[in-house]
Parts: sequence; structure tokens; C-alpha cells
Amino acid sequence: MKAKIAIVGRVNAGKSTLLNALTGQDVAIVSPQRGTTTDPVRRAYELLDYGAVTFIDTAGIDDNSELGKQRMQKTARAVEESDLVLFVASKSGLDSFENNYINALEQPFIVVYAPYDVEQLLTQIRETLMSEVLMPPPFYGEKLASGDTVLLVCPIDSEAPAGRLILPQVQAIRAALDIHATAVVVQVDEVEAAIERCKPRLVVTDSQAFAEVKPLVSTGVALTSFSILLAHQKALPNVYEQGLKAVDSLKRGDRVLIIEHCSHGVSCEDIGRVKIPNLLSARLGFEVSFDIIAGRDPLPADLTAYSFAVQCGGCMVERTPIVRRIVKCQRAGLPITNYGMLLKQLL
Ligand SMILES: Nc1nc2c(ncn2[C@@H]2O[C@H](COP(=O)(O)OP(=O)(O)O)[C@@H](O)[C@H]2O)c(=O)[nH]1
Ligand SMILES: [Mg+2]
Repeated sequence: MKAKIAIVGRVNAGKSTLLNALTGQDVAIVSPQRGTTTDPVRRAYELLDYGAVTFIDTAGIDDNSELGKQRMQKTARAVEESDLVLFVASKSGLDSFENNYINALEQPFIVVYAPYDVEQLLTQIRETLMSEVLMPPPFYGEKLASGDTVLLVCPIDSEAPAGRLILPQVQAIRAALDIHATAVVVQVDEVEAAIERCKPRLVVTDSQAFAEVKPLVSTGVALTSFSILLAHQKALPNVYEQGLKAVDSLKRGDRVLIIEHCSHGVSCEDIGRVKIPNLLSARLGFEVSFDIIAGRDPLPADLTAYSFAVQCGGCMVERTPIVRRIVKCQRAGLPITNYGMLLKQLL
């Protein structure tokens, strides 16, 4: 997915100037006139050693002109869809309005002070985009390379939607195309013949059919499921590993924040509300308290009240909401891990 980078800041901070400097083109109108940039201006750019990105130049966040309200809504939408924010400081230090604005951001940001070095800034942008937080790992990891064949087992049963594939199946096909591998798509009945004919390096099955498919896959051919591949996409192993270290410095009465991404995960409810609290107090030998947020609940305003956060595997959501919560916790200095990693440590 093409990374989007919003350029935001006060009116006349030099946002359009920055866009022009970064892309080396006069794409955005620069002027001392307040409110020169009205609608967000998008500019595709090939970031060296990374790939295509889209810069989005926006109207000021403090545009109080007549049209300002509408512009600020458009800016907010541009920010919402962005992976990274370049915040252009209006002076050599941020004022409290600017500080509040960046603290409320849910994505990583880079504060840009004039004068800046364009090359250094591009390097900083590239490094941020390539950090674990913003860079989903390759869909197939090490399991598949260019020229390989992957066999995708997609049962068309009563649960399958009419006339189309489900998202993980589509993603798996797309990811194979991206790396110039060959994807072959079959139902369970065709697995044996397809393996014989196509000699896949990897078989990916719907998890419901795992038991049925397993005996059909000969040794030497790797077998996994769509849900396992998707779970890997959403995991941030280094962030979680780091967060996990906080378990052993928890003190009596500390508060732990449990973050669930869906509001109806029956088995997750068990893990977050029963299993983890029990295992954690057994491990620590004393009680800590738990607050749980679920679904679209916002994170608590004061994250510094917590000593440890654990989020679910996010099986029902995309990577972005997971990442955004991680970024906010990290910014508040709150160690964060996920259910899987914590259970592994506690069991
Ligand atoms: N002195 C100085 N002026 C700047 C700088 N960047 C932009 N400007 C000027 O500030 C005015 C507003 O710049 P512009 O990029 O349109 O601001 P925007 O409203 O944030 O897009 C223009 O007259 C620019 O020439 C800078 O780094 N230093
Ligand atoms: Mg502008």
C-alpha cells in the first residue's frame, strides 16, 4: 500500500514550501496570503530506497477564515487517512496549540523546523516509514519468493459469500502477484491434483479446512492458513517484545489496560477478562487492577495512569487501528504487548 504523508501546521507555517522542497517541484502555491492552500493538494513522489508515497499538503489547522471550518474538516480527513504526519512548526519552538495538536495525533509524526535540510528530512521520513510500526511485514514472509507457486485452498461452502472471494483470499492473491509468484486457487477436492500438477512451495488453507487439507499435503511442502498469515501481518514483534519486559516491574495496585478491537469476541473476552488477569496475579503474587476498552472505545485520556497495556490480536480489524493505539501508548511511555506474546510468557 502506498504510504500517505500529510503535511500539516498553522497557516503560513511553510507547509506548501515544504512540499515543493521535498518533491523538488513547484506543485503547491506558496504565498504570504493566509489561506492560499484550500483543498488538500496531493503529490505522488518516489522516495528513494522505499517506493511510492503520496504527500498531502493541507490548509492550516488554525484557518479561521469564513471557509476555514470546511478546510479544517478536509485537513482532518487528510490526516486521518495518512500514515505519517509532517508537522511544520510555525516558530523555532512549538506553542501550546501546536503541542496539543501533535499530542492528539494517532500516527507517527515528524516536527519540521525551518531551516531544514531536505535530504536529511527525506532520510528521516524513509526511516519512519520503514520502522516496524508503519511497515507491515511481507504477506508470505520467507515462505514464498518470486517464481514460487502458492496453492490457495478456498472452500466454496454455505458460509462463502455469493459471487466473490473474501478479503484474506484476495489479499493472498494480490501478495503473490506483488512478488511475482504464481497463485493457484482451488477447493479442497482439487488439492491433491493441484499439488501434483503445480508443485507448490506453500499451501495456504482456510483454517476450517485445515484438518482435511493437512493429510493431502506431502512433506516438504509448507502448510499454513489465511488466519495465521493475517495474524503475522498485524503483529509488531519488536514492539511487543519490548513491552513485555514491563511485566516484571509491575507493582501492587498498578493499573493494566486491556485493549480489545472488537466488541463481540467471545473467546477474546475470556482471554482479556479472565485468563490474563488470573495468570498475571498468579505470576506476580499480588493483585493489579484492570481496565478494559473494547471495539471503538477511545483510549483513556490519561494513559500515564497505566503501567502496562495489552491488546488483542486484532483478528477483526485492519492493521491501522492496531498501530494507532500502539503509537499513542508509546508516546505516553506506556509499555504495550499483545495477548499472544503475554500468554506465551505467562503460561
Ligand atoms: N523566512 C521564511 N519564510 C518562509 C519559509 N517557508 C515559507 N516561507 C514563506 O512563508 C509564506 C507562507 O508559506 P507557505 O508555504 O505558503 O505556507 P503554508 O500556509 O503553510 O502553506 C510564504 O511567503 C513563504 O515564502 C521559511 O522557512 N523561512
Ligand atoms: Mg499552503
